Amino acid sequence: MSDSILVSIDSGVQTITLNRPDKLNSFNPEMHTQLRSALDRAKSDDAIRCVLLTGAGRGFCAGQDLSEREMKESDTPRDLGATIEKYYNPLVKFMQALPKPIVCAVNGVAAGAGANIALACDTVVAARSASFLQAFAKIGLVPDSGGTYFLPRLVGTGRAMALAMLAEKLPAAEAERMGLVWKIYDDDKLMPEATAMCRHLATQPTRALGLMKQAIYAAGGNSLAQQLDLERDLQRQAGGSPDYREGVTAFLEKRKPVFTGR
Ligand code: LHQ
Repeated sequence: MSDSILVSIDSGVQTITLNRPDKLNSFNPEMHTQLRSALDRAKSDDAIRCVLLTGAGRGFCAGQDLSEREMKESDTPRDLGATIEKYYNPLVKFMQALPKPIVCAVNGVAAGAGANIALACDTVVAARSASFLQAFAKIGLVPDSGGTYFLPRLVGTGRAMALAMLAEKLPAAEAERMGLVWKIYDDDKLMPEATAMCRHLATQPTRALGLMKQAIYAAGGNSLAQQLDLERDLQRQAGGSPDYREGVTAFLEKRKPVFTGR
């Protein structure tokens, strides 16, 4: 098996690099399987307190590998829903449910499912030369991997529709202005800055960060009353954690807290 992804773990940060640069890191089944197993490890390994996702070479990810999808007119159409059911939907659900922060460092073009997997991460930073492309309309498809969910929530219905229908490349600076991206950096600063951010996150109260994900992602489907109840329940959990005790103790002792993530 080739290394379709590269994984390293340092200072509490698991860095996952999509590694099919000749194909702009587009997804084939092997890359899906390897990515999922890295994320499984991120979930189960207490030493990992933040995930950093990026791409090798000049692109972040160009979505599904289309060279595996060539069709003759006589071919029976393949069931794209089956691929989505098997790989993309479980991936996006798993990322959102992972009780640890996932930062995406978009190093180059993020197209099709690649753009939406970036948006499925908790925080997105990007290189100044990066871009986002809802490429689906160009090949007669609809945005998947959560695109039709994330885009309207992040940028509003009108912009989401234009991004999907026009399928124009959105430069990173525009994506930042619209709120798809937290920050952009000069290309050579992207990985040092993203790594520093992740190392910082890996020192934070991981359990509380996981609960924050749960609350913020639930907000879109909840009424205010439901959300207030959820906040109460999650605060009850956070309030029982060793990191809460440490945070308050450190505050009262006028020192920096040392969080263990528990
Ligand atoms: C690629 C790809 C690619 C293979 C670049 N595949 N080789 C889910 C379920 C099931 C099926 C269908 O889809 C989905 C979800 C999806 O993701 S659908 C959307 C799939 N993605 C796209 O439509 C994007 C296709 N790529 C592009 O439009 C361009 O490559 C972009 C705009 C991303 C980059 O353009 P350039 O910077 O001009 O690069 P390039 O086009 O020259 O690509 C570089 C190489 O990467 C090239 O290979 P070559 O051997 O000629 O150097 C491309 O063929 C290859 N590549 N994307 N998705």
